[in-house]
Amino acid sequence: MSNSASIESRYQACLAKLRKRGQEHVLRWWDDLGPADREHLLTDIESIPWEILDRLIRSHVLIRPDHTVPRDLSPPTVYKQPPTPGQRALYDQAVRLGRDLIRTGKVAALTVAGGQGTRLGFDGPKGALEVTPVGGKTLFELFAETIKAARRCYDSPIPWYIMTSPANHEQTAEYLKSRDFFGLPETDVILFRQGMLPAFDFQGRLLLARKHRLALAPDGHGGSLKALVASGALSDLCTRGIEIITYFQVDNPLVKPFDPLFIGLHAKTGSEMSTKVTPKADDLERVGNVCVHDGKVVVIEYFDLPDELAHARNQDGSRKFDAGNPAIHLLNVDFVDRVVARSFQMPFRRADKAVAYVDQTGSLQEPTAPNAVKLEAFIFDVLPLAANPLLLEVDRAEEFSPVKNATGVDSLESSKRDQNARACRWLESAGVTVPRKPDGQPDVTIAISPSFALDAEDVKESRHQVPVLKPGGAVYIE
Ligand code: UD2
Repeated sequence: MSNSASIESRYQACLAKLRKRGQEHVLRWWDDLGPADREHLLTDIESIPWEILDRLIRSHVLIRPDHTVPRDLSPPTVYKQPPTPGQRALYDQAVRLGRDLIRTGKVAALTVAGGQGTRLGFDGPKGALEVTPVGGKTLFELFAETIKAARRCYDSPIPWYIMTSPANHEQTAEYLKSRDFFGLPETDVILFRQGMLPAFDFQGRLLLARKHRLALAPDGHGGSLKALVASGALSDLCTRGIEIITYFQVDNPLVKPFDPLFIGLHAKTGSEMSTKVTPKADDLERVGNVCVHDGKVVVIEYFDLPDELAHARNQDGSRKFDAGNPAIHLLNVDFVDRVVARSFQMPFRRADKAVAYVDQTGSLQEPTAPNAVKLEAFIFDVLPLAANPLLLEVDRAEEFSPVKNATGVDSLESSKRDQNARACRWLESAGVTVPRKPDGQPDVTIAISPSFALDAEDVKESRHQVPVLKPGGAVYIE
């Protein structure tokens, strides 16, 4: 078949599918398009998973989904730290097991970095954002250094999987290449793309981002499971003998992906998917709430948690629903395989967003209020399918300070402050004198490279290498 004949037959096939659904308006500018643009448009249209979307348009776009949050939620059982005297032996064994699993090459890291990062307003993949309070290290650089340090410490070839989206894949790949994968072997840094789904107007009609492009958006971090399989990354994990994936978001510079206690408890208790939880900063903090419903662990987003539950108190006055989700999970490779092989359809959530689109006259409209529906799946929606899900409470000051917003809460500024505070605590616990202001705040700006220390214990071993910290100074310790 000649190229033009094949384009014509693809066009006809697309037109037939679109007509059946009253969506042929996206071919309105076809006659004006050159060959390359036609190719783009057909590729976009051919990527639409109608087998899922025909149903979702009816259930999630034309109407608001019936997403009633159950009222009969209860707080989950959480492993706390430090352990109770009765748990001490279990925790000690878990730490040893966790270390063994990392040492014997059973653990791989997965960073989900396919999001659009719209709230931050950073032009580029979020992983390329400089986040450290001093030293100008980027998120990807910190994670790479963490993985390098763990590879050295455990003498294990820990691979790093990074989920991108078609929208930021090339930029991410170029960025990592330009930085020479931060010294990791290129073959151990595996990028894979998540899927995209079209955005719809409130009448369920596809939107054009340009005359030759559909408005598409990443299908949510829940898309990572399908993408792991579709991209071949899951086969690669199996070939490498990996059993456990340590999963974290690109936005959290404090994350400790190689936590022997967490990994060991996960394995020892036969959990298929585990989650760290942090006590919430306040009743209405914008994090998911880990709860139990009908005997299953579920995550209820902050905007879905009924007010009376968000404010509910235990008899001792403490917060009843206090298990915030910092989005740090462990997933067994077998579990991912089983979920995807059984064609489990992740539930989709509707998000109303302002999406730029080309109108009937061909002009680009850039609304500031929501005009469109995006559909996303969330990774934590597979928790109810996991056997023995384990929850480990961690100290947020040690492990969670995401960069999500340009200013205020969960911003670059707040995260830098928290990174600095943690570095100062680690140094002081190792006996280093940290200059402090009269109000107790650090009078010094410090970042500790993961290559220097992965935790406070490591600092103790290397404290003699720490320079004298002068009031008002700024030091990157590596
Ligand atoms: C997420 C959790 C929230 C809480 C918080 C902790 C959801 C819906 N909510 O809130 O419960 O745990 O994080 O920080 O997850 N991503 C992709 N592909 C996508 C969408 C997102 O890879 O299609 C990545 C994104 O790059 C980021 C992470 O997922 O690393 C979180 O995305 P987000 O910032 O949209 O999630 P957020 O802040 O609403």
